[in-house]
Amino acid sequence: MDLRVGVIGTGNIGTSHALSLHGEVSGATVVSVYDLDADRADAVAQDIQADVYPSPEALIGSAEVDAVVIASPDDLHAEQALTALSAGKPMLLEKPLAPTVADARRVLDAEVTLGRRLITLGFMRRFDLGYVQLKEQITDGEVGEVLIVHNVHRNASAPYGLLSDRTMYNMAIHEFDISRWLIDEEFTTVQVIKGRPGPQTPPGQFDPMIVMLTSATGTLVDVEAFVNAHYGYEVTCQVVGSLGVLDMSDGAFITRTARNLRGQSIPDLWLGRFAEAYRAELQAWVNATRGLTRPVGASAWDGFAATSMAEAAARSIGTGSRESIELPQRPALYS
Ligand code: ISE
Repeated sequence: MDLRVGVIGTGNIGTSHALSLHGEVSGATVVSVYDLDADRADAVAQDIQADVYPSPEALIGSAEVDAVVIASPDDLHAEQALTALSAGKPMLLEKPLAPTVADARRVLDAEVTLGRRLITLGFMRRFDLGYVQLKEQITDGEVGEVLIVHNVHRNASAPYGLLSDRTMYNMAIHEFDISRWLIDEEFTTVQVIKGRPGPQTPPGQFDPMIVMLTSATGTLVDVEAFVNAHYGYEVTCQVVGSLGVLDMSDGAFITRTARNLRGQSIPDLWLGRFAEAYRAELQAWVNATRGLTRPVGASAWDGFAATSMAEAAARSIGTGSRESIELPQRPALYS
């Protein structure tokens, strides 16, 4: 029997997940949706023949819903995750786990107390072919030991009008997670260098920024976080090893030569660049939730670690100094 899924939040990523579950992913049926904007929820529900629920609590508590996708605004993630944990419902929870480390800790502790992993964090890059190949090639050892990881993350314009400190929790957090995943280590320090604001940067905001991280063994990671890059969306990663270098370009496979011009198209948004990664992430989540595979993707612990890195980075925006990233012992549930 199909997994009956409820989707909370039908903004751009929630709608994309609902349509993908409906049309591209096997083993799941979207039975219900919720959004604060009832018209927006209605529009999606009609497309996929789902019911609209009056509140997230009603949707989570419904006997018709086996599992939930939480794609609401960032500051609602922790509360809705706690509600789903109390109801014993597995969830694909969009990043970040929570808007603060204190809230992230409450969610982590609740899942540990429950003793069952119900949370999968929506760090879709772990399913992107480029990052998967990077990890495979790091593991096969041809470039030796990883010494440096250079990340570039550019948005055409500041998503959701993000303020600079929230950029760390919403945008740069992808690099925090993927760097942990690529090198399989925790990070101990972070410092954010604020650049000269470009003409599109609102007063009082900082953009671009360079984030510098050091891992427990001294691996260096830098992130160019640029949310008003104007020309389009671009994410690249270069891994510098002791014996060689791995370059992951921005995911464009085709170079077109025509009309005296050679080039590649550039997506406007992450939904274009990572469409296949989102689909693969949803399929893997559905399979694991149906008990066909062991849990895959990022856990609540990964979400907690990434939120801790974001909070230390946000602190560094204020102080200008190098800040330490403090993590508790990783609970046995996540080993
Ligand atoms: C957005 O929420 C994402 O997750 C995208 O991957 C990221 O590039 C963007 O900056 C975020 O706002």
